[in-house]
Amino acid sequence: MALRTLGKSVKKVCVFACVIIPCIYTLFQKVLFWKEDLLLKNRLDGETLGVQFNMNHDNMLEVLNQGDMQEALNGEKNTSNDNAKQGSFLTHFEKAQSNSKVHFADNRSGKAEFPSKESSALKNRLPASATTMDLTRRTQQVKMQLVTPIKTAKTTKINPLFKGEWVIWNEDSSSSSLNRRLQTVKNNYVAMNKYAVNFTGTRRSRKLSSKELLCELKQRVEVATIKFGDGPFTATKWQEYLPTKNLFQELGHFRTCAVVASAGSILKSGLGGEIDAHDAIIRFNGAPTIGFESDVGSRTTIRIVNSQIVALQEHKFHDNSLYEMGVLLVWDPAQYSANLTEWFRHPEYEFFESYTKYREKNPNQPFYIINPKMQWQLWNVMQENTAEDIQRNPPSSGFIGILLMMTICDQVNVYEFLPSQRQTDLCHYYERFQDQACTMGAYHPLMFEKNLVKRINHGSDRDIYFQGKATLPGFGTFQCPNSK
Ligand code: NCC
Repeated sequence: MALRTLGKSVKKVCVFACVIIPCIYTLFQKVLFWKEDLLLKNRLDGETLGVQFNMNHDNMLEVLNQGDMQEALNGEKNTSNDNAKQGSFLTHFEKAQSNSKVHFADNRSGKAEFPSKESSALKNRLPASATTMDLTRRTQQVKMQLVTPIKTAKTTKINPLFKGEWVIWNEDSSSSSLNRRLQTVKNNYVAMNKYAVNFTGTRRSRKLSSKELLCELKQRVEVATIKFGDGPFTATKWQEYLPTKNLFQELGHFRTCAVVASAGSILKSGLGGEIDAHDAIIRFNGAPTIGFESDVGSRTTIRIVNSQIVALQEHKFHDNSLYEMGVLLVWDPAQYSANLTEWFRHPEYEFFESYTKYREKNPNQPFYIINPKMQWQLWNVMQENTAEDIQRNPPSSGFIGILLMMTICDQVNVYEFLPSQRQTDLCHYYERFQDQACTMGAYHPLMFEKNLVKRINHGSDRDIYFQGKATLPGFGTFQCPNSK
């Protein structure tokens, strides 16, 4: 009898152990990873979309691979310890650096791999033979990349009445607040030194005031354009092609100007009317207005394009009427110490021929080539005023445009360069591609550009938070010590 009871009990325990426990475990797994599965699915879908995105990021992929893609995915190595090498500057920034994190209203980092023609997505996709464990592990990695909240120690409370925290761009943001993938890319670009940057400047031993920083920019960065007779531009054909008026005669001077960054977070901003009310408006690359007027406005006074736009067929530079509005400027990166002749022989993108063809077709549209020394002047100021090594790559079109507008306007309102409460990983307002890199920087030292803009902002935190608006003074509106 006792034996039979014992047998029944053992049977019950066995049933419980073999059936009930696995069922509970499976249910638990399902609930736990349901959300992450969705994220993974979205990510892969997003990557497929990303394949369509025209990127020079074959390049970036290479950069990511250089530092070992696996490392970035596995997150095994903390790549952010390069701050430790920064010498005395760090002591002033130490606290800010260690605390500095960027926190946004919505910090999910969307679909996150660099697309390329062969698609990084494929590389990161699990093989068909992947086991549930693989999937779980990958899901956890994705979760780490996508949903790890970045908290900030240094926040700016904008409205004390608001119950939550309204947080805006931290001007001391460092690469330690980037996800591992972007840290790896950034560190690899530093190591790669594609443009042979031979930085001989010294890092500031203290954090400059807003006014001091403004004076650095005003006195050391010259937005110059190529003129007939400069360096190799002496052949008579260049007399025809290069605009006869200098840029500043052509543009004149403006009271208020708007810089419209192409970030996805400008969607649903309703800023179109406010942007259009400025005397001059600058846009970048292929950023359209048609269909987006209520958010980005409809007027374009100036458009800065990078040399890919002019050189690569896929951008349809000669056929898209978008480029026919306003004054055009193109920039192309030179090697850090190259002179104009060396650059002319080896531009990053062979855009000169396309430039001359465009000029023949549109002789009445002013179209300037930016002297590439400007980008490295700007880069030097940025590096000197940043506690860590920044990407040894030129600044973004957006930052170049900001400098141009500060040169010709009394007041410059910059929209959605510093992310607003609408911050999203949507790269552009006119495309569906998502990648945090577009806002935080991968190839361009975008994070450090944003730090600088935040530091010279004269507008309110409220404007940044609600409108993504920074207000910068034109260079003509203030005097600097030692100015001639
Ligand atoms: O993306 P892009 O810039 O055309 O954007 C113009 C400027 O807006 C700011 N921006 C953009 C997106 C975002 N989420 N946040 C932002 O702050 C930046 O200041 C940016 O410069 C460029 O700088 O030229 C860039 O160009 C693109 C691309 O070449 C063109 O759009 C043409 O397709 C670069 N992307 C790639 O090469 C894939 C981008 O890295 C920089």
